[in-house]
Amino acid sequence: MAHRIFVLNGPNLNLLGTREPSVYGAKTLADIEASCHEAAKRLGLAVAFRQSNQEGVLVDWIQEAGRDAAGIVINPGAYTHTSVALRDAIAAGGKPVIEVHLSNIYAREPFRHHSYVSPVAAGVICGLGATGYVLALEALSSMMAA
Ligand code: CA2
Repeated sequence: MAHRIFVLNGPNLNLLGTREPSVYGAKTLADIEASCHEAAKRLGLAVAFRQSNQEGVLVDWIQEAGRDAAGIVINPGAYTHTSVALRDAIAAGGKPVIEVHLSNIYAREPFRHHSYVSPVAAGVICGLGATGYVLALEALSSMMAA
């Protein structure tokens, strides 16, 4: 059976493609979802792609992934820089997590340089736009094959 991967997106990522294309690119979240499904098909994975603006909903999904998924790709949005709750949920989940950011958070404002998620992630990809999601799925796929 195909490994099930949750691809989770945090606050305001539903606005992609409508504003700030110079920072986040022109692709919409629906475009990124389509790229993830295309990559998943090639890699033999089953992707559940979700977005929420609510921190608690993201926590619930991370817990659900701990029970029902083989791994997580997450772009926690601004909660990256604020959320102990997301970090604790990931640490408790025990499944590999790849943290993705569209922009290079280290080339931006100092408050974006710290991530609560990175220390509990298996890996971090940032600054590569939508390609980062596909690379994260490829990384999880090779981790699962190892
Ligand atoms: O680079 C990323 O992927 C971020 O996770 C995006 C977050 C930001 O808070 C992180 O520091 C880095 C923000 C997502 C907001 O996306 C928007 C898209 C279009 C218009 C406005 C916001």
